[in-house]
Parts: sequence; structure tokens; C-alpha cells
Amino acid sequence: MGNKQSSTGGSPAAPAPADPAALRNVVLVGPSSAGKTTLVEALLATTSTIGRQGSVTEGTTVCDHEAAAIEQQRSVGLAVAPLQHGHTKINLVDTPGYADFIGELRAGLRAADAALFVIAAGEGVDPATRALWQECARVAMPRAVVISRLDQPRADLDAAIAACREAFGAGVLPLYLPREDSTPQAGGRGAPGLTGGLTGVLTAAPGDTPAGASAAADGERMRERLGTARNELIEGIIAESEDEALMDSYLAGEEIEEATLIRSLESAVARGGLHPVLPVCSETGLGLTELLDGIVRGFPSPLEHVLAEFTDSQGRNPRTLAADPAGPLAAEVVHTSVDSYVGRVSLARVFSGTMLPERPVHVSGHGMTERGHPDHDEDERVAHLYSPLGSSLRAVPRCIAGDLCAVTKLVSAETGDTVSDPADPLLLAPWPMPEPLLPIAVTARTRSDDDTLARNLNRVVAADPTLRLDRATETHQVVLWCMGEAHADVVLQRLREGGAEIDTEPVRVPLRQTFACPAQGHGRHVKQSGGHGQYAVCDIEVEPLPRGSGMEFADRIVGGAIPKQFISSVEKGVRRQLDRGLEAECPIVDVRVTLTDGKAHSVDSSDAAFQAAGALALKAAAEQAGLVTLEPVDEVAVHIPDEHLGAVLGDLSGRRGKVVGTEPEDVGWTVVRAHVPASELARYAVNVRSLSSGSASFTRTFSRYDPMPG
Ligand SMILES: Nc1nc2c(ncn2[C@@H]2O[C@H](COP(=O)(O)OP(=O)(O)OP(=O)(O)O)[C@@H](O)[C@H]2O)c(=O)[nH]1
Ligand SMILES: [Mg+2]
Repeated sequence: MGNKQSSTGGSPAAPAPADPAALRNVVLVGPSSAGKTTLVEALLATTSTIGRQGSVTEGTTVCDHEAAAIEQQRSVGLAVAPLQHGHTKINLVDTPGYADFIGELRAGLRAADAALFVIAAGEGVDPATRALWQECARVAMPRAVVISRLDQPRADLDAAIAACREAFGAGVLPLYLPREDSTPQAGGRGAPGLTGGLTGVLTAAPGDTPAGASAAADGERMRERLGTARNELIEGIIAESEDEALMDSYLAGEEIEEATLIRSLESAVARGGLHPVLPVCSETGLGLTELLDGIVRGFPSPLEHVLAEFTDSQGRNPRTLAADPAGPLAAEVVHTSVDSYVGRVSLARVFSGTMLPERPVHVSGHGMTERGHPDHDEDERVAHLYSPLGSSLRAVPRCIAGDLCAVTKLVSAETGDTVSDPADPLLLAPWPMPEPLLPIAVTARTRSDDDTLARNLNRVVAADPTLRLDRATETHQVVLWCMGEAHADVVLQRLREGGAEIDTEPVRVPLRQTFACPAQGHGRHVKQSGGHGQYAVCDIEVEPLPRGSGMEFADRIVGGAIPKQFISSVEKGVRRQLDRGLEAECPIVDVRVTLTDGKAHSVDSSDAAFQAAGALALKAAAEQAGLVTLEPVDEVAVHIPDEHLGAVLGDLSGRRGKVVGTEPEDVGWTVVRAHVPASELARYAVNVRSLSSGSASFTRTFSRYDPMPG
């Protein structure tokens, strides 16, 4: 939420509806630069929620308030902007379009009941855009398509609609169309018809003569176009309708009432079968009111959102809840930020019940252990309750089922946690978080930077569930696993907050060594001059074992050459030396060490002396055999569109990768499995993206250690 928690000056008080039917939670999804943040800004200005429309390029928007967003001139995190349109409160949830920030998009999908899928009129539908559409489809998110940036020279509304229909199916149908306008465009910019306003495809009477169409030919063309669009839309609505009476009257050629059509449109959108298209231009204001009307009339309210199952905090007794303000409290933390002034700010979507200030709550977080977030169940207290507007927090008296609110100082609350009544603790399984695959090693320049780094690390990790912190003990590095370079830039910027000098360094991979061949070693630790002496002698044999065997210790002492209690001392000494390693200071693995002989002294032998002798024997054996360095090898699975298969295979062989299989996946996609040394994968997250125009993805899991060449 940035660091300027302030009231919003002249803007109206935060709306706080009492009925979920008067709410719409709408997430904006779409590729980077589609104009989502600008559209939120325009909608806020047009409803007088803010006094003046800010701009992304000037860094003055409500949603892109974080320093990293202003610098990168794109959104880097989810932001909420509520507005009031008529009697409805619309919570706009802006998300970043860039692939690195997919975690923020998923959180936004969780917070909302419907999506505006925003596409710039001049751009086609590229693989990254299709991937975003799939993200929405995966969670069955109802969505409309917004064609934006219509004032730009390359803008072509018809081409954009055609591209969307081709990519997303025949359910993509215009709800509004621009009126033809014979007046010349200001400065000759943009698509024709931009200044004439919009006509509702459903609401305009078929013979309506559009305003501004002075030429009869224009009017005729427009009528035809509207007529075709209207028929297509009505057919689309009827096809998606489950109302047989409606279908019958349509087939009988009866005129269907507008109110019935709009009701049926809303349920077709809610079911996900129909995606109305709305043209907008944030620059000129075209289509903004129509979009707000469309959201109120054509989008589902929280009452229609079928909620996932809640359980008790042990994962038992599944329950179905509804958006009932009088029901049991059940909310989910969809976003967390840690502000240097107000501390932790948890953005919550209330699914059931009503959240009130100054009340105890139960916070449950389960199922994120692998990501470094241990299971937790805590009773805490909500202090104040806020409605966020970008970085500003405005106090509200309550937050009912279906609404979004910000809660400060819930110290244990992490993104994905469930907030409920301490008398009736509930749990909702978190949504799947993406796997970060780009490791960045960070170091602080000075001791005081080190303190700031430690503080900032906690803050940054708490606020970002897509980030994984790995304090790699073997390589003595602090490694942050990020989603990609843009995410890494944001993470570094957050870590440097407060002026800390933080550097990055190449990520080291943890190497191992093993014996090249069998060898023997003699260890003698004898010191008998003055005082208490030390006496230990041992002989060992060391032989290499297959990969992954670890270390085995065997005792072949006969006749009590070393007393029993010192045999384990030798083993301890050998094991410690193996762990410490020798020349390269990396652990020695996959060996069997056999103790064959030795000598002890009745007074001077001790545990410590035999440990030292064991270590010396191992060193001697290693010198005789020579050591082989082993490197970690991962199994990667790369998911690629077929047209990029050749490039990805060529690149894998350049990384010493061995392909172990290629299988077809969905139509046009292949999954390649390969074994690749981890040292070659440090920047694979970046490389694979550029090899495939951003469409490929991959997973990696540790496979084994293999000898390093040369
Ligand atoms: N001319 C014109 N420019 C626009 C319009 N909408 C957005 N832009 C510009 O397009 C660029 C990208 O807009 P954003 O609103 O940041 O796009 P976004 O979809 O939020 O992008 P991400 O945050 O990266 O996902 C900015 O420079 C905007 O000023 C529009 O309607 N007309
Ligand atoms: Mg944005």
C-alpha cells in the first residue's frame, strides 16, 4: 500500500453498502500496457471518486502508487479502487499484466466475482494474452472484454473484436458499438466513430437513427451493423439461457422484452458462456458510463458467486457458505503489504458474515509450508477497518459479505489466510501460488546495510507469497527466488527501501566431491611429549559408491586393535571431515569407509584423538585416490508451443542438457523433459521466455549429482 496512508482529501467518503446485491467486485485482467490502470483512473474520475485523472507516465495514478510501479511505469501489484455508481459500489481490482506478477493476478481473481478482460485495440491476441484468458477460465471467472485505447492511430475495433472471437470463442459479442460519425477526427487520430458516442446493441431499437449520422448512407450502414450485432447477441443470450420458455418465444419469432434480455444476459455472463464486448477510451472518456452501467446490470453480484468449501481449522466438517452478512464470519486475506508507518495491512475479501472494527478474529493459515509459511492458527484482534483506495485507507464502520476491506496490524495474517470468528474458526484452502524460478543472491554492502536488509527481507517476504527466501547454508548465500527479471527488480527496490546498499552476486550451486577410485589411508595422531598425551592410529579403506548413496561406515577391526568405544570416534572424525570436504571445501559424498586396523594406548588414547586420526586417514586416502567434483543436475519440464520447440531444444543442448523425452500436450503444445546441470539454469526463467515470446513455462526439480566435466 505504499507509505502514504492518508485520507483522500476532497474525495467522497468510502461507500459501505448494507446489501451484497449492491456490490460488484470486478478485477481488471489483460496484457501489460492494455490500459487497465488508466481505465481505473478514468472510471474514478468520471464518478468523481477522485478530483483529477492521474496518468501512468507521470506516476500519479491511484493504483500504481508504489515506487517500483512508478519507476517501471507499469503495475507491479494488485490495487483496489472502489467507486459508487448509482446505488452500486463497484470494487475495481487492478492487476499487473506482466507475466512476472501472475501471483497478483491470481489474488485479484480470488477477490472478485467477475473480470474485465482489457485488450488494446491496436494489439492482437498474443500467447501471453491467451495465457491470461486461461488463468480466468481455470477459475471459471465470468468476464467481459473491454477494447481499450481506441484513440490510438493503430486502433481498429472490428479487427480487435474479430481477434478476440477467434481466440476466445463465439461467446465474445459486442454489447455496445460506436456510432458512425461523419465529422473528422480531432487531429485525424484513432478509429472512426470515436466522437459519436456508443449505441447499446441490445437497448437501441432496430430502426434507431444514430445521432450524428448526418449522411443517409452512414445511417443505413450503421443500422445494418447494429441489426446484425443485435441478432447475434440475442442468439448468444438465448443459446446460453436455461429458460426454455424464452427459447420457445424466440423461436416463435416473438419480440423479447429488453428487461428479460438484460436479465438473461447477466445470467449468461455469470455462467461464463457469454463475454460481452465493451469499447472504451480512457483518454476521451468514450464508453466509461456504458461500462459502469454494463457492470451494474450485466455482471454478477457476490450473491451469485458459488463459494469454495470452508472447513474447520483442522480441515474437517466441510461447510457451504453464502454471501450473507448475518452468516458466520469468513474472509480471506488476498493481499498483504507492510507499511513502514502502519505496519502490516491485510486486504481481505469477506465471503460470509460481517467484519467489524475492534473485534477479536481467528486467523488460520494452512497448506503453505513448502513455501516457508508454516501452518498457523492465532486469535487476534481487528483494530480499525478501512476501505482502501490505492494507497489511501479510509475508515469504514463495517465490511459485509461480498465486500473488500483493509485491516491493519493482524500480525500473523499472511496472504491466503482465512479470517473468521474465534468462536467458529474456519479454513479455506489457499489458491495455487506460482513457482518462482529465477534465483537472485543478495548481499549487503556494510554492517548497517546488513541490519536494514534483514528487516526489509522480513517485510518483503511477508508481503509477497510468490517470493521464496532461501538462506542457502552450503553456499553461504541469501537467495531470493523470483518470478522473473521485472519481479526481481521490484524485490530489489523494496529491499533497498530506507537507503540500504544491496548488491546482487552470481548464485552459487552447491557442489560435492567423491572418490575417483578406491584408496587406503593411514591416520596417526600421536603427541606424547609432556602432560597428558594423545595417541590414536587408524587405517581405513575408502571406496566410491553409486550416486545418492551418501556415506556408509563399516568396522572390520579384529582382535580389539582399537577398543570399541573409539571406533565410533573414528567414524565421527571421518564424517566430520567428509562434511567439511577437502580441497574445494565442498562435502564428500557417496563413499564407504571401512576401518580395518589401528592402535590404541591404555592411558593416552581418547575420543578426540581418534576423531583426529580418522580425519587424517580420510585426507590421506583422498590424496591417494584423487577427488571428482559433482554438480547438481535438475530435471526440467518445459511446456512450449510447437513453433518454438526447435529453439528450445537447441538451447537445452547448449546448456549441456540431455533430453529424456518429448510428449505432445494440448493441441499445438509439447512438453520436453531434460536433465540439465543446475549451474546452467540460473537464468533459464528469463531465457526460456525470450526463446518463446513469453509463452513457454517450465518446472524444475532436483534429480541427482553428476560428475562435472573437465
Ligand atoms: N492514448 C491513449 N493512451 C492510453 C490509453 N489508456 C492507456 N494509455 C497509455 O498506455 C500505457 C499503458 O497503460 P496502463 O494503464 O499502464 O496499462 P496497464 O494495462 O495497466 O499495464 P500493466 O500495469 O503493465 O498491466 C500508458 O502509457 C497509458 O498512458 C488510452 O485510452 N489512450
Ligand atoms: Mg497497470
